[in-house]
Amino acid sequence: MNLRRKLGWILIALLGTGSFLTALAGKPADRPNVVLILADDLGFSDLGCYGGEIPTPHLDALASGGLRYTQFYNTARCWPSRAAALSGFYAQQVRRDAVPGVPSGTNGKRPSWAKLLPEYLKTLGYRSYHSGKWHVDGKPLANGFERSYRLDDHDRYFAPRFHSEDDVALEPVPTNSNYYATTAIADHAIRCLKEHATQFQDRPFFSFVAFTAPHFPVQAPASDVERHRNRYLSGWDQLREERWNRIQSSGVVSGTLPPIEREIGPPYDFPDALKSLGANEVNRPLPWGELSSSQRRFQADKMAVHAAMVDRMDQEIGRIVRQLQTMGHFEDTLILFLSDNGASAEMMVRGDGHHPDALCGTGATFLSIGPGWSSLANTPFRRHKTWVHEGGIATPFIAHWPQGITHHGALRKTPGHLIDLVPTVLELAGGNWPEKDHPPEMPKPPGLSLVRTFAQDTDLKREALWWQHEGNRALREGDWKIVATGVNSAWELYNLAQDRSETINLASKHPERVLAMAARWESMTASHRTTATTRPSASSLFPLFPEWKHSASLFVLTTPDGADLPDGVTLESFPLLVRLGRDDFDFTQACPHGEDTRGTGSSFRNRILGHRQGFRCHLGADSPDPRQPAPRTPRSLGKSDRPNRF
Ligand SMILES: [Ca+2]
Repeated sequence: MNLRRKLGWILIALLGTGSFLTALAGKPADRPNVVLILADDLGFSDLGCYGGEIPTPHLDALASGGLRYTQFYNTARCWPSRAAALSGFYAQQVRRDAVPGVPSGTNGKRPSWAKLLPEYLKTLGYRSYHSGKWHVDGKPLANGFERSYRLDDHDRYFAPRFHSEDDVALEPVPTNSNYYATTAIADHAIRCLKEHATQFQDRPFFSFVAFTAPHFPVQAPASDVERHRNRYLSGWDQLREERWNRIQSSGVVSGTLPPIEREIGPPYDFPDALKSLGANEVNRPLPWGELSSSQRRFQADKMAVHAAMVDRMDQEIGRIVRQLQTMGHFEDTLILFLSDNGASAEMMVRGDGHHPDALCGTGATFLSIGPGWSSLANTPFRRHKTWVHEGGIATPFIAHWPQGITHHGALRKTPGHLIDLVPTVLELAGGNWPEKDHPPEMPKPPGLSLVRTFAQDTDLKREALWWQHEGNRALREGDWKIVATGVNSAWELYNLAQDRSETINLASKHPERVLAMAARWESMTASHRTTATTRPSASSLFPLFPEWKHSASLFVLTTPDGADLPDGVTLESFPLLVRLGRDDFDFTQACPHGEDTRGTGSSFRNRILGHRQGFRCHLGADSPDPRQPAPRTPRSLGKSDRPNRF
């Protein structure tokens, strides 16, 4: 509000609607459909094809018919991972993880240049569908998706209160209905595919299926839980050894299984929550033999629910696969599967609270697997979600595409990261990203296309991978990784080629390497911060105006005297900054002050484009939100008195 008070006037210029990428109609045979499946808080080795004891036959089949990447990474947390996956940038670059000096993190808003993948795909002829968790700023349909089922209630698997379809809120789900989040998400994804098959057969599609499973609370249908109920009575110590044996024999990871870090508990302390969970709960991965029989039963029941959640997700993925087969698009669809962060050691109580007498896994319980089972889920790695040791950031990554991937069942040891997904998909979709006339504030995308790795393990000549989350830091250069917990701790150094599970700290042996890598981490951090805090300057946009060729919605702001924006002002500061191209937006709400601005977005845009002049309207301290009804008292509006700027 302060910024608006200072500025007073806003001049809006709307640019042409030509495509940002070369528009391609139809679906050439070599452009695959893409189904991106994201699990939530799934551990590195939870899937059977990564060594887990949880039966996941459908994902295992995708792995045996495609590729398993063994060194793929996320960002250690839900929302930064989604920003990285869909924007192609590190979350800090697009203000979706904490950056000092700018609103950022889970409530941060992306800069206007940080579009999401569906917006690019739309110009390439794709239709995009979103099903499940969102956790990105903005709304799905405003970011290029044609359909969306958005589940915002992450605390209730059976009766969510907050969810929406196509950006319109749905009624809360009543208790004791047959709703289960994982199934509902798959149902929606399948509905979208069916609609696509009947109405848009000549178009390629992108389906983003974001399951909320197996994020806490562990809740699953009783019939699913029952299949796993006694599987975990042998405890996390023994089951971890068993996973490690399978991981080694499959070649997914080699090296050493580190001992469980018994002193490492949840990353956040909720002592009251722990008390409410009862005497059978523990917040440290204690030796299994030290637990009472009652505690073992309680703990085993929790992990049985976790296994049921993964099992159910796998079965729902099987239904999506069958839909693709029914449509005749299994062969020409690239299916990607991964997790947004490592398994979580968090323990807290939210939602409807925890009722100690209720059956474990029902909607009346709010339980987490805790650090013991999280250590199992992340086998063979150390630490958990939020940390950037391998346990927090390593994810299974399956790529399946019968027409494009012929090395069935192979492993890929090429390191990869969520930031690689956008360049990978855009390369396959026929896009050229970024184009030479991308907005000047947009930095060079940090990710690399993985397409070459579909044929063979390839050195992508990547300089470094970078992590930062809640003070935890890491950098990987080749096989070397520095990592630290919190802002004040010293760097650890590991050679991941020999010691993937980070057991031997080589920092004191190679201090010069640590210094050099730390300097690069600092440099990249500073660069990301600069990117996140750089405000688009009005003057930097002016050269684009005469040609009217830029596709992005673009808004030029001036101060009352027509000068450029002062430092520290961002385009996103203004509620009038709606995106051009959204014909459903009513510009009479954005500029309600004169006849020239009446009409829908489309007609307003056409009028603007017709005489190539901009408008300005006064924004006072109580300026309206453009999505709210227009104010009763118009302020002022007129054609620009600086026509040279258009
Ligand atoms: Ca997550």
